[in-house]
Amino acid sequence: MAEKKVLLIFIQADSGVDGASHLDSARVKRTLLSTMKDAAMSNIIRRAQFAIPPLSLMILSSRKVPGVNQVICDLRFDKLPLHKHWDLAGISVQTGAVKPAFELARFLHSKGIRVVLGGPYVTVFPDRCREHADALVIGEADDIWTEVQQDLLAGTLKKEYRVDNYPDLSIERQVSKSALDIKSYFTTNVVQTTRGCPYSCDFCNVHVMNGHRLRHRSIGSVVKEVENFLKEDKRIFFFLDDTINSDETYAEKLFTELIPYGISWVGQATTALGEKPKLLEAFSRSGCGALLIGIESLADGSNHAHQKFHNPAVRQSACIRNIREAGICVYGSFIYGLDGDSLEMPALLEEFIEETGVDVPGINLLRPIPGTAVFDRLASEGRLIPDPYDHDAFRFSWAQEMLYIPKSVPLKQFIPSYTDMTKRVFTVQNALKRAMRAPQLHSAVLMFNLLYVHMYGMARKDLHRQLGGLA
Ligand code: B12
Ligand code: SF4
Repeated sequence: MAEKKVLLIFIQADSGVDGASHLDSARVKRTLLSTMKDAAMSNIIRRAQFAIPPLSLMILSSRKVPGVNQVICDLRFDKLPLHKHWDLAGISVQTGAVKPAFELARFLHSKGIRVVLGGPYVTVFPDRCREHADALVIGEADDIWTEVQQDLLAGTLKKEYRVDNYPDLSIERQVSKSALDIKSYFTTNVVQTTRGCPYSCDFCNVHVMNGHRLRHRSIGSVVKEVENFLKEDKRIFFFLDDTINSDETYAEKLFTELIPYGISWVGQATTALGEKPKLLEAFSRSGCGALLIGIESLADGSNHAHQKFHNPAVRQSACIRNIREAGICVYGSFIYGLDGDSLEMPALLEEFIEETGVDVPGINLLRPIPGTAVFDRLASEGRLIPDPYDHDAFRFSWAQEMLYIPKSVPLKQFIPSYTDMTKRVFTVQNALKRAMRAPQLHSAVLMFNLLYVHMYGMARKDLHRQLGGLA
């Protein structure tokens, strides 16, 4: 039987960390120079920000079936290799990049290549995907992908593959990098130790896609993976867990076991980490350089309005200071515009960032993602600006547009209060100050802050255009 060739595709988002560009850029009048500058910056952002490979496609390509050859094409860095023959294309569909994903599916289908769609959007909205694909995979595809490949070989590809039970992560599954172009990335050491999230923040759909129960890989298997990955790539590790300190006992044991490997790593955690000295010590000694911490709002009322209860306001500041004092840089992720926020929030945010020394602040606008509880609630309250049915309108962008009406601040006041704040927070002078006082990784902190001077500047222009349209 002839070998079957499978192309696994990750889509580039229009904007955001995939390289900020103006929204609706075709309609905006710009000089040649500013267009060239923005294109160059966009390229730098794409490469310098989290230029990591998609773990989803690394996992799929590691499910080896004799007779099937799989290659990953990451459209953030690669061109579609259409000069070669492909029997099947698998596209990972993220919710904010549905339009380009469906367009690509149509195009590949027109070239005679069969298309299977999977990923977060397919899992949450399979009914909207069916007409765009030859086959759908609904849910976490770690195991079922083997069946898809076997069916491809046998010529019996089904229209739909549904994963009814979440895969048991304690079963050993090796992740290989053989389908990747390692040089394209900032690092290829991406590891996930747990899946699922016990919390229910209403703006997030991780608990919708991956469930509320935290599923663990065995510590031995994670340690072995780190050891194997180091053979091919000695660069920094990125632990992709949404909350790497969710299970404190597990995390402490894992990172204590990783100390002898001398790696450096980054990840995502909650503020609660700041109150756990032993866990902080294990993180620090195992090489943790920076953590993204979802602080969201500084007011309990706002966080609680969005079902986020695990981040009490009175403890936030001490927690952030403790994490930084342990030598770990903090990327503080905030959301302005939550229900409960007032026009006083920008001043509080600025004061908090100054007082705690957050190394890289990320001040986001609430993005109602279709499939989240907040999306449904805002739709039922008539507060979504685009038509809720039009999911393309909820594309990924970088604080560049308001997609809903804030609860207690009129939009015409809200937008300037946000843009005035980002103008004060993201300056070259503040970037230099944050880099100098960072506990470590000074040049990375400088780079992120400088990129944000550009990205938030771009976002301000887009938001002001939206504001102009409201007048
Ligand atoms: C690491 C990460 C990134 C990385 C890498 C991108 C990536 N997706 O790999 C970076 C930093 C670049 C990034 C960027 C962004 N991200 Co991000 N990211 C994550 C994070 C933390 C982990 C992703 C991951 O590797 N998960 C583990 C893998 C194994 O799970 P998975 O991707 O879901 O894949 C499984 C299934 O979905 C399925 N599957 C997936 N693809 C395919 C394809 C086929 C063919 C098949 C059959 C099956 C299949 O099988 C896989 C194995 O079980 C997730 C949160 C999360 N827990 O998933 C957010 C998340 C994916 N990101 C999100 C967002 C919003 C963004 C940005 C828009 C941020 C911004 N403002 O710019 C950009 C968009 C970039 C893009 N082009 O999509 C949202 C997406 C919401 C949604 N429903 O789509 C998430 C869910 C976070 C959240 N809390 O809501 N992100
Ligand atoms: S935002 Fe983080 S803590 Fe909240 S539900 Fe999502 S993954 Fe869990």
